[in-house]
Amino acid sequence: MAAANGSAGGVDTRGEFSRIYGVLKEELLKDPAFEFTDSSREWIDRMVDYNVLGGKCNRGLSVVDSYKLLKGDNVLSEEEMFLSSTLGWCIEWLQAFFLVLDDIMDDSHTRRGQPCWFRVPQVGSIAINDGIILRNHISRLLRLHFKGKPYYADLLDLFNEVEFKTASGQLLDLITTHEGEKDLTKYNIGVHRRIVQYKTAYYSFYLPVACALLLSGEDLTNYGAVENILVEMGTYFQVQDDYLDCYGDPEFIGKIGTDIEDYKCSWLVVQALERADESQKRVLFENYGKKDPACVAKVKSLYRELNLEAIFQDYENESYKKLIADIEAQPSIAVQKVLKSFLHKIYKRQK
Ligand code: GPP
Ligand code: MG
Ligand code: MG
Ligand code: MG
Repeated sequence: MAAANGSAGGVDTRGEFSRIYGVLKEELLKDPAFEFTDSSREWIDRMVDYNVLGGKCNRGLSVVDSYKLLKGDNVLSEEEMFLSSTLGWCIEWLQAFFLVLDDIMDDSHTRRGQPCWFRVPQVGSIAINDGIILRNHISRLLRLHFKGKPYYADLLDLFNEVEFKTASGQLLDLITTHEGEKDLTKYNIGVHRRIVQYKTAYYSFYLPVACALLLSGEDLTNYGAVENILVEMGTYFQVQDDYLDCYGDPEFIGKIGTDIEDYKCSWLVVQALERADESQKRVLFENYGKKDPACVAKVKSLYRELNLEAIFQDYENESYKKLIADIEAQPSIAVQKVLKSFLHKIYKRQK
C-alpha cells in the first residue's frame, strides 16, 4: 500500500517521486555509452542536481497524478509508479535544459534561489554543453526504460514535437527584442499569445498529460480538444509568469525579473500599451528595454498608474471561469479530473 494515502502530489507520491530521481541519476552516471572519468562523473552529478532539482515539480508530478486519475485508481503498482515518475522526471530534465539556456539568453541572474548555472564560477559557457547533455539524458532514459513498449515511437515523437514547438516559441520571444528591431508598436495581445503558447504551454501543460495518456494506452490523435484546453491553461500560466516577473517577491519566486530590461513582449507591457494615453506611451517608448534601474522604475510606476495589478486579478478570475467551463464540457469525467487537478496546482500561484 505504498501510495495508500498518496493523494495527487501528496506526501507519499512526492517522496517516491524523489527517490526515483536518485535511481535515474545513478543510471545516467553509469551510462555504458561513455567511459566516465572521475571528474566528468562528478561534473554531471553536480550539474544535474543543481539544475534539475529545486523547482516545484508541478510538471513532473502531474504525469503521475494524471496517470492515476486516468486509471481511476489511486494506488499504482511499483512498475506503474516507476514508469510514470520516469516520464515526469524526463519533463523536469527538459525544463532544466530549457532553463539553463533561457537564462543565458535572457541574461538572468538567479533561478530557484541560486545563481543561474552559467553564472557559477568555472561554469560559464560550459553551461551550453550542459544544456545539450541534459537534453540527451532524456533520450537515454526513454531508451533505457521504454524501448520495446508499444508506445515508444509515439513517446519519442511527442518529446521531439514539443521541443520543436518550444524552441520556435523561444525564437519568437527572442527576435521581438532584437537590437534594431525594437518597436513597441508591434507588441499586441496576438503577438504575446503566439509566443507564450509555443514557448511555454506545450511543454509545461500538454506534455505531462500527453505522457500520461500514452502510458494509459491512449491514441493522442483523439485528444485534440484536451490539447486545446491545456494550451489555454499554459497561456494563463505564462501570463502569471509575466506578472510575477514584475510583482513577485524575488526571495519567494527564486528569480529576479528581467522582462522590462530585456524588452520582452510581456503581458504587462501589452496591457500598458492598450491603456496608455500619448504621454504615457512616450514614457514607455523612452524607458522600456533599458538596463538603467531609473528607467525600469519609471516603467514600473507607469504600470502602477495604469492599475495593472487589478487588471491582472480580473484576467486571472476570468481565465479560471472560462477554463472550468471548457473542462466541464469534456465528456470524460476522468479527463475532467486530470484537467482540474492541473488547474488547481497553478490557480492564484504566488511562485
Ligand atoms: C519561459 O520564458 C520559457 C522557457 C523557459 C522556454 C525556453 C526555451 C528554450 C528552447 C531555451 P521566461 O524567460 O519568461 O521564463 P523565466 O521567467 O522562468 O526566465
Ligand atoms: Mg526567456
Ligand atoms: Mg527567462
Ligand atoms: Mg518570465
